[in-house]
Amino acid sequence: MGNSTSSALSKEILKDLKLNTHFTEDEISQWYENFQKQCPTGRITPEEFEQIYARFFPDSDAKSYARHVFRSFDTNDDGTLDFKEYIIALHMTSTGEPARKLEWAFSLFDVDKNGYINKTEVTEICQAIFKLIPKEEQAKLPEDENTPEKRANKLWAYFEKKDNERLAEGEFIKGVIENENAMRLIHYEPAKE
Ligand SMILES: [Ca+2]
Ligand SMILES: [Ca+2]
Repeated sequence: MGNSTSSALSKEILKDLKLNTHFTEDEISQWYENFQKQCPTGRITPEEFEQIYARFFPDSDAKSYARHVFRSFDTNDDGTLDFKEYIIALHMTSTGEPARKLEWAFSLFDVDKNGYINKTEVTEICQAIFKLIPKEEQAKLPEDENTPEKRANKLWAYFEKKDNERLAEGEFIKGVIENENAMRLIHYEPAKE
């Protein structure tokens, strides 16, 4: 039971990750090394994840957004992120493939993971996104986007659904691809310095 075997990435996981992502074996091994250093237990807790987000958003409250992102990455619902979930998440959110990013965005908005998005869920995520926006930026938002509810109403309108209807994944992705504004409203990007 040497430590060297427990810290090495298992062949099966490596094979699986190569199949499921476009990352090379070298890249995956390198990330695994970093992951091990930052996270010796091999699992990221929601609290650790919130701290990572807090570092990226020092001027705002990233807690609820981080919680939603965590939920969308925790595909096996065990309350922690393991290396595989972490890498697949990194792949989805960082590769240039718009379709994969939108699949991920769908899972972010599908708060109860039932395969559909309703307006309540859109409002919940818009509230989390809103808290990411620093106060001074919030003050400069257009009139029809300057509260979480307005943002949610504006976004929901692009999908042409009634308030009590729901969106399947394909409808969500189509609506976002076809409307530049919807694409912008589903996330928050901090202004570049
Ligand atoms: Ca998990
Ligand atoms: Ca749902």
